[in-house]
Amino acid sequence: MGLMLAFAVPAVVHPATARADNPIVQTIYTADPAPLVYDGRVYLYTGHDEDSSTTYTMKEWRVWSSDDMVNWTDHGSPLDLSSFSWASNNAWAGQTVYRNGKFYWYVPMTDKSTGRMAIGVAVSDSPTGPFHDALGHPLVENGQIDPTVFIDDDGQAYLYWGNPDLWYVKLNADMTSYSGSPSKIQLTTAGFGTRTGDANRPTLFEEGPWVYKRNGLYYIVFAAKCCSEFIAYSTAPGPTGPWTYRGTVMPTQGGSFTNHPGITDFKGNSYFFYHNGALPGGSGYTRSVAVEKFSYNSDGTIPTINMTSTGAPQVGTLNPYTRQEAETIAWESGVETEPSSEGGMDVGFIENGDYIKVKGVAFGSGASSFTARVASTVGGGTVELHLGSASGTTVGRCSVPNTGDWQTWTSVSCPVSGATGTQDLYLKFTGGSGYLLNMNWWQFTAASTATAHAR
Ligand code: FUB
Repeated sequence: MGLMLAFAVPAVVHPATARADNPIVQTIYTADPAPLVYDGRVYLYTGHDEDSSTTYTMKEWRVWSSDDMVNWTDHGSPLDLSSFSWASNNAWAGQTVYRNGKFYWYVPMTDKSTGRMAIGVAVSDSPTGPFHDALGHPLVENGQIDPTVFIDDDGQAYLYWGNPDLWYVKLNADMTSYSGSPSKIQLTTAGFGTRTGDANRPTLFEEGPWVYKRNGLYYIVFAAKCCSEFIAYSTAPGPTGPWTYRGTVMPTQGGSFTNHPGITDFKGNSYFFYHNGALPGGSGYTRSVAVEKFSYNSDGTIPTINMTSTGAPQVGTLNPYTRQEAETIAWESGVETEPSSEGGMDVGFIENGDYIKVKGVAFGSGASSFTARVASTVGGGTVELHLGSASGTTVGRCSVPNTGDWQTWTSVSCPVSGATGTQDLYLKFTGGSGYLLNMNWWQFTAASTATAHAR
């Protein structure tokens, strides 16, 4: 579902200078964001709402990453329902944590032997997978959902999950087994706020817990009330309470009746991830993940955060003189991604007028040429390089030949002139009708200093 420009009408009018970069993924519908910072990058684990879903049609989980919070690389789906022999459907909200060289992804899905929701755990040596079922059976199964894992400073890990209750259990150091029995956290109105109108659920806690610790204070951020949900939070002096309700993080808004929190610090800033229905065709079942930067108040409380279509500011710039994946995207129109025969993902299903925006590209004193790794069965498509907008200054044009197959790759190069400073780069695809080309990666070559001076 590449975003079709014809439908890209924002619900809110923004200043002409503001460019929409939220939701951060436009190629597919995504939900239930869970960030993990590892080795200088933020990895984002999400669910995937299938196109035209009218209930929770979710079969796989997806991974994205960024080192600047605006250009996001698509790592595809290294985990899906078929990874768990015991699961049938409902690939719902999970979280990945890192421990001792391994990545553990906790996910809820339906246990086909009981028909109830259960929590599984998958493991990988890499944040982008491949992940495999660590156990061959559920880690816990009590019909409840939305696992979050927190590792305290003393090394004790806790798994929390639940809807309608809030459960926790102490995980062992292997992260795939636990000690003792799952316990319920008492849902009191002092701890989780007061819900009116539902005698069975007197507190605001609904689902989607996200637990972490900051400056010695424990936080649980969660989807509150139903439906529509808002995001609320509570704090405690310890990992299991006693909790004190602290109020709203994100009010109800955004066109999806669910929301889901994920919080992380990255490069000195704090970020709040959530989902909404902001893309064309968006709804409570066709959701999209988005991000906002925020600052804690001096007393550690979280300010009210509202959804925006501009998203978080870029942290740093993107280097065009190293290989960049075509599927590293700030915003796009019309394209989709797919697994590439050369590994990773490529961008495909490209038609005349589609484009990819890459934000904050640091050309410095100038580029002299552009190389793209492309494939096509038709030939004749052109990759146009524009600055500032899809119709901005053209600094290069590369023609794409027929390579014989959509996954038979060749590198094409073309001269570049006028690309200097830090710019938003638009890779715009033009040509005839139908699919034109696929792109796996691209890279600019810097003009030599001598050449730059000679000009
Ligand atoms: O995405 C499916 C479910 O919707 C999640 O598990 C809940 O948190 C809600 O977002």
